[in-house]
Amino acid sequence: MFASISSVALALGIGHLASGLTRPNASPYLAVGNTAIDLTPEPVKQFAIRQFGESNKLVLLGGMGLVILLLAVIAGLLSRRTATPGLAVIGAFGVAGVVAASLRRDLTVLDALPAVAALVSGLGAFGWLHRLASRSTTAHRTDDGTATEGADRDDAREDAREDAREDARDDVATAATTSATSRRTFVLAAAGVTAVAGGAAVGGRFLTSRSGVDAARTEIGRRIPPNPPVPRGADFASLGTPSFITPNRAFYRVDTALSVPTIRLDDWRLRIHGMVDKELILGFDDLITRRVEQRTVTLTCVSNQVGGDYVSTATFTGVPIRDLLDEVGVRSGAEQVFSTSVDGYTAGTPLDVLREADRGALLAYGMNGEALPVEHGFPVRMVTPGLYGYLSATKWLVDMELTTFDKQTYWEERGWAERAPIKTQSRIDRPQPFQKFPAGAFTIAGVAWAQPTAIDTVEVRVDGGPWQQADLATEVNEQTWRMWRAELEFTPGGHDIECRATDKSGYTQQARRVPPVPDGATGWHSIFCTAT
Ligand SMILES: Nc1nc2c(c(=O)[nH]1)N[C@H]1C(S)=C(S)[C@@H](COP(=O)(O)O)O[C@H]1N2
Ligand SMILES: [Mo]
Repeated sequence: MFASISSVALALGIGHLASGLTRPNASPYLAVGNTAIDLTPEPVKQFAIRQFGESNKLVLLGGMGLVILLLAVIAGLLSRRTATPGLAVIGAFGVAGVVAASLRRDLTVLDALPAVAALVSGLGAFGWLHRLASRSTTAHRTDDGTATEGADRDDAREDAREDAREDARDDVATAATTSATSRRTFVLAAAGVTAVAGGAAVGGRFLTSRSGVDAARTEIGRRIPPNPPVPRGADFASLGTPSFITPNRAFYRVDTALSVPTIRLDDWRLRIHGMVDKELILGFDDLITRRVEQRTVTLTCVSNQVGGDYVSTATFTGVPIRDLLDEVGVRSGAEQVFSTSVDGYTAGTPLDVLREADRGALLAYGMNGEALPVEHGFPVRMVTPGLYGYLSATKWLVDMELTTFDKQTYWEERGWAERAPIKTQSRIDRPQPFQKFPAGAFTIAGVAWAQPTAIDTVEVRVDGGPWQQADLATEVNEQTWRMWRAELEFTPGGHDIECRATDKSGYTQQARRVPPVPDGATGWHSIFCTAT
């Protein structure tokens, strides 16, 4: 039992340490906890929040601790004879950790590494300790065996009675020593494993808090105003469209870096230079003393396929980029802001867009009422409404150089366009492809976007029939998506549903499918479903 408990402790400790080296959210313990939260039905969650208030997370983590301890005890009890059942329990638990870590929406597959490290170290330690433990019990049995053997020998060889007695005594003594030694070895080993577990956990904590990002985010979070209320009727979430505001942890993510950069707030500097009158270097405190704006923006990825979900909406808080450009003084001939992330990623945002009076491009440090999450660019990122993210939304921003378009960016070097305004798009969210639903009246629903122009109408049609206008949700602003719904009649059988949007410039989406490269996909989203 000592073997299984200390092995499980080691697994958790190593997992925590490994996540301290990569990123805190990847700690298997937290990943399992977060997944548990996600899987909890909403009413239960509400109950837990009512019951335990702010400490409901602590209650969850504590409860998990008890469950894990219980599992460790069970693993120990099952493994009296062979290590296999214990290994199976620990293995299953570890695999759950790995799966939880890799399934989290805000984690990449690489973030499962801490859980894998935990699994491997847990299994290894248990196998090893179990072997030591069984060696000490085998030694016990040898005690008795040798004593009997000694007695046999007594009977068999009278002459050598004295010698045999000596032998037997020696054997018993040796066996006793072996037993004591191997038990001591086991206890020392198990204690060692537990100590390493503790050390690893403390080390992981140290690494996490050394970066101080959690504390810094909490501190900054206090300065971020809450989101303005979403107007009534801005989404049809009850019909299966996304909620108007995307919660931060559900917000889509596109990263070229394998692990998320962690920047210490005190180390963060932003340099604005190049074709400017006066170069500027800002620390975080310098930045936030400037005029701040709050903007609700739908971000979209150029690599989004027709019907894809690389599109999300958040309210960002930050300093208008236009203000900073005025401050540094843009020299004539400058065409783009060439931005660089701490991870080396680069993007080029056209200056004419950034300088537009109502565009609302921000150096954002707040997202949906909290500090910018690490995954979304902590401490500061760019957000430019109306342009695809790859050339306008650099995360972990550290450098802005005013240049001409000659300077090539990360994605331009890989064949993507230099300029890429967002293309008018629409998507069907309900029904889902191949969904079956009862024939008769059925409401289909979805989302459309056309930043910065805004959506004017959305039309739908079934089986190539006449286009019918959908009802639109309340418009929040031109830089955000707009949900739509339409109640249609479906005869029994298979049906093709298509949708198309028209934006306020009068442009209507065309049928022809265009792939994402080089400047964004277009075409009508169409799905097949069955009315029964
Ligand atoms: N440093 C950095 N910034 C980046 C990216 C990246 O890979 N690295 N991806 C860009 C792309 S392609 C998009 S669509 C948006 C996505 O922002 P999100 O991950 O916060 O949704 O960030 C942009 N900024
Ligand atoms: Mo993107």
